[in-house]
Amino acid sequence: MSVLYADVQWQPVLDAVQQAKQIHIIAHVSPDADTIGSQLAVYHALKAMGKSVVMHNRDIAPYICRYLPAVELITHGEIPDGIACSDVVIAVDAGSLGRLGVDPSYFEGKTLINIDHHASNTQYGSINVIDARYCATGAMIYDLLQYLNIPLDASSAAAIYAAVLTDTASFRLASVSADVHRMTADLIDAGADVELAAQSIYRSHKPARFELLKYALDSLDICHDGRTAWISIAHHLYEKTGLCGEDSEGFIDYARSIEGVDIAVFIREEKPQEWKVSFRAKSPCDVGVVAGKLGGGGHQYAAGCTLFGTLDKVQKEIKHALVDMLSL
Ligand SMILES: [Mn+2]
Repeated sequence: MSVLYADVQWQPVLDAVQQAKQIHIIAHVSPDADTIGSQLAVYHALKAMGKSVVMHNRDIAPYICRYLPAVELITHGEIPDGIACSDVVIAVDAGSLGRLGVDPSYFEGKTLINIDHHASNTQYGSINVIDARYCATGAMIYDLLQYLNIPLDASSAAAIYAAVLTDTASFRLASVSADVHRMTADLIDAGADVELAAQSIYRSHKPARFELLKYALDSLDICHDGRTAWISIAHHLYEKTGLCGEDSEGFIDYARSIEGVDIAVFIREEKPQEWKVSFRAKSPCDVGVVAGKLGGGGHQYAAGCTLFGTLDKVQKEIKHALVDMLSL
């Protein structure tokens, strides 16, 4: 095993962890497999160090993560007193404080460690380890484990594998280097079950997801001389199918997979008049910049924001923000 990046400053994290009485590890709202996988891998590592550790998020973990060891120990909702008494909080994969879905006063008097790979990260922690070279926050935890001298066990390997597999769109993004594959080989050697991961993440969808997908594909609109592809789902369609946002995870890939499309946009109405917008880009477009203009954030190839109003108004706002990027 070797680290992906040897120049990352992990020592402040180690110092804070060693002094901690109880550590609360927290994932971002609407959690994905990178944030949950990172949370679990940190949990297993700190447990191995003999630390007192708890995991609590605002939202429930997605169903694709249900197979990961210790996922059942993650609680969600209002933060109970037994967790609020933690003196150190570790946030994983959250680009801003708001992404944690917790009142900022919660962090007063606590050491907040912010570990993330989003270039747009706002450095909200008392300790910040932010590095956009990593393909996933889970890959950062792979390096952290080595810094802490904690051997990879099957549980942490499975968690990191889920994080990397999903955040690289199944090893299809430009962020996937030969070193990422070498790391993945280590994860498999340590016991990450590739077949179980594929079964849980890609082959466990509810039939209703495909009802929703029909509506999504029906909305497909190709604009800007074929350079942008748009998919939208209104709130009432989630209600009609009995599904929620996580059930439409991956729909944007249909828009991205179209020949000639540089930017894919997926707009879903989470609550009436509240739209979660996701972007995917091909080089040289940078949707992190576009999302930033709209009050969101992300990476060059994947980013998002939240907009309010009618679908028509939201689409116009996005088109306005996209103009400069499409002149590239
Ligand atoms: Mn991530």
